[in-house]
Amino acid sequence: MAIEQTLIVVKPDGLIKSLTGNVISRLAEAKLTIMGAKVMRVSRELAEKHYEHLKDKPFFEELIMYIMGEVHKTRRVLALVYQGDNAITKIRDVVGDTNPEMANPVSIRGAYGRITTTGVFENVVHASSSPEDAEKEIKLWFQPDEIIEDLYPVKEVTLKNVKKLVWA
Ligand code: DAT
Ligand code: MG
Repeated sequence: MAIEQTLIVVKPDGLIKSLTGNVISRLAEAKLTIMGAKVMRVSRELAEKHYEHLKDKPFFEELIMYIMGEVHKTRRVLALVYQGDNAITKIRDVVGDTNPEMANPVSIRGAYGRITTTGVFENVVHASSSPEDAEKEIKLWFQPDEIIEDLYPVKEVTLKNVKKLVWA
């Protein structure tokens, strides 16, 4: 048994096509535990850190615009953390190949993804591809108090003069 965590992001094409319900239903096939979920805006800084490994690729700038929602004019994604036995492989199986045209048609990317005329893989979801990537990505996308359990070591800090919104 290898208990793993994984970051899933339903990308802006998934949101604009109202596929969030379908995606979550398909992810349920992996029989994992959902540990965190939020709808959020992806900043350029987050996008560039998340796709750091692809920064030399010709499609990098388009990829950044895509994940930020600039392409679909919907600046929202749904970020999820799942945990369970072999979570990474199980989720990647349900998600399918990176290239939606090569992906198994019954996988999420095979069913709902497409390649744009400019060559970007609009593949609906991101899923971590190794435990190391998962840790890096979860720490990048989520704060400890946004996840139901402390998945990684945490520390307490005292912040001074931090402005924060509360319900009026
Ligand atoms: P994955 O998302 O399956 O982990 P990745 O990390 O290699 O794949 O790439 C991240 C994203 O970049 C991928 O979801 C879609 C895009 N991408 C990767 N390779 C591409 C290519 N050859 N052409 C166009 N887009 C690509
Ligand atoms: Mg990847």
